Amino acid sequence: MTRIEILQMGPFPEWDQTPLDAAYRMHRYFEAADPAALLAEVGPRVQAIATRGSIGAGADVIAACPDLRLVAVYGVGYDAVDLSACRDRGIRLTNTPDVLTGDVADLGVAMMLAQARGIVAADGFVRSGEWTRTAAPLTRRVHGGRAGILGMGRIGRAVAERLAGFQMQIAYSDLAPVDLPGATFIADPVDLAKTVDVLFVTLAASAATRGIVGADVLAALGPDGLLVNISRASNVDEPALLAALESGTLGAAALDVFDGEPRIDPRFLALDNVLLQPHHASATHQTRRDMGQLMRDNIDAFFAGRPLPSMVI
Ligand code: 8YV
Repeated sequence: MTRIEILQMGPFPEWDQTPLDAAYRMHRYFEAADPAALLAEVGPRVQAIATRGSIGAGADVIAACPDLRLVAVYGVGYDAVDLSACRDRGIRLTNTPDVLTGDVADLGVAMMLAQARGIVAADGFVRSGEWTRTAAPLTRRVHGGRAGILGMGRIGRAVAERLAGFQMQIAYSDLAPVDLPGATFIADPVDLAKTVDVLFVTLAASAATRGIVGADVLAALGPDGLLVNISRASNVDEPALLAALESGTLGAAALDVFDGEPRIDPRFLALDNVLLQPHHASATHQTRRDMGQLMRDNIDAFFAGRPLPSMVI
């Protein structure tokens, strides 16, 4: 029997790869010595693309697959997929929402706590023996503070729920107010940043949100402010962020995402007011299994003619 051919843009854990290989003919674009040659050879036979949120599927890849019918993303964010090409050609797109919400929110809150309380530096303080010579530096109180959430979707809500446990006052910005008792809606991101101590970026990235956290938002957050980004790097103007961290016009940042990741701007490495994380907010064993299962369920459902469990378009 001829197996359906799928172009695979990035690596998947063995527990997903094995069943994918058994059911479909997978072409590993990311491992190809000459990706363009692979695309030219298999593109005409490819019916689906399986990809990771951070890799997506660009216009060139989609154009090279004239019979493409499905793009299945392992991740909630699909900003790296060329949506207009999918729309124009009636290509279905699926992602993996919900299953990762809790983990992403957990890491965001952990990053806030780690940065405000100096947890990473304090570990080094103990290990280096510095503690035997001097007292540990004082850090910043978190509970009872003011938190802003830019993007009140699933992940923003999960962050808000967690922050309520820290008795934080919550304000948020989105396209319109949502039903979230006790939280204040502030439409303008600059006005939001002016009123908070910590600003979480939890926006789904798109062309419209590119650089939404710009120099003005960072200046409004100010020298005592903390920016936590668990969404996409494109939501933040990274050159403006680096300049603000270097000059101290922004107090601190905790970042899980970067322009050009995993090769991040080396200027970050010289800063001691930034906490750096390797885009791993959803990376727990449990959630990655759930994400892989959901991505495979979408692919299987599509080719069996069943409704898609988590369809974007
Ligand atoms: C993953 C993500 O790191 O869900 C997303 O949008 O960015 C993350 O969960 C990514 O999809 C895996 O490559």
